[in-house]
Amino acid sequence: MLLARRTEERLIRLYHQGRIFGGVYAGIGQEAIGAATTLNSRPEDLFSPLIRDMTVHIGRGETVLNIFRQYLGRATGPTGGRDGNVHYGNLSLGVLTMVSHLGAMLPVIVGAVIARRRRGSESIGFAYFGDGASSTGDFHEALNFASVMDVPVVFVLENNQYAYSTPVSRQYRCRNLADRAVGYGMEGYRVDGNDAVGLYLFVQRLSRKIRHEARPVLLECETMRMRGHGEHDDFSYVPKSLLRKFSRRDPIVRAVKTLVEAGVISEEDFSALDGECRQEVDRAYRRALAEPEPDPATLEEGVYAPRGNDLS
Ligand SMILES: Cc1ncc(C[n+]2csc(CCOP(=O)(O)OP(=O)(O)O)c2C)c(N)n1
Ligand SMILES: [Mg+2]
Repeated sequence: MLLARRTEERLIRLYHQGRIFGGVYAGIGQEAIGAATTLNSRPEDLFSPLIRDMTVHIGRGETVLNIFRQYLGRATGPTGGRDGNVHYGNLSLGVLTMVSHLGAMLPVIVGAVIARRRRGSESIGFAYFGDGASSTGDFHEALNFASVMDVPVVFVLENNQYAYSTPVSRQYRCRNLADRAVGYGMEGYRVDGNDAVGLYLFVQRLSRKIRHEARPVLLECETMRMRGHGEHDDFSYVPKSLLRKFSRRDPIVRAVKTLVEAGVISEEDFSALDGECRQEVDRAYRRALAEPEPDPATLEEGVYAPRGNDLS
């Protein structure tokens, strides 16, 4: 969570310096969700992160160096500088590359989990999406299909109160989005998405259960988007009182408090860890900055099939 926070803070600065290709969509304040879920996963599990899920990439083992390469459009990065920011994945870490179309990855990960399990794996899926994406047709198709086909996917709904400038009061009229689960014949839970330790313990039980029972589940995590939709957005439409309320529930501050009180770590351990994260971020972004952008002569690589390639 700390590494993701420090990485995003640096990305925000780089964005305002004009050094990022494309936008920056921060998940600051939502780090607990990706952390608690990836820490409860196995190597064979599959993930479809969305724009604010830095902790999913890092939790699955993506390097901060690769993340900076991607945002800085370097030839050495995951997409070779051909695409920017959040449009990357790493199948060897079980992380599917996202597309921006809201809800579109939900049926994809359901199919991917079916494919893995048919080959004998005990893989389960973790699909991340927002309150806005929950209003798409793909959401309905994916949950219904996963339920009738008994596909173990945790549908991780990050309810961060806004979809761009649309507040949740204009998004749905049910009490909780988790209530929709019953319509698909699956279990639904609404949990505090800013309590990393509580969420970790909850997902630990949940992931064991669905791996064993092969059933999907809808997990609505209550959280807050603490910045604009992207760094280009000043989010002046978000009431300051809402931001204040959630800044008192910062997931990192809360996790440290819980762990210090429980005697798991000390304040000094936390400071040392933070220092290491800052150093890692510094080293990674400086190194990525020094690396080359793609050579224009390679423009067609990875776009067209090589000539003479028999696709039949
Ligand atoms: C199908 C579709 N409609 C509209 C958009 C434009 N769009 C991109 S992100 C976004 C808001 C997403 O809100 P939410 O799903 O709550 O996720 P959050 O940004 O809050 O994490 C919109 C409307 C899109 N990418 N895809
Ligand atoms: Mg949202």
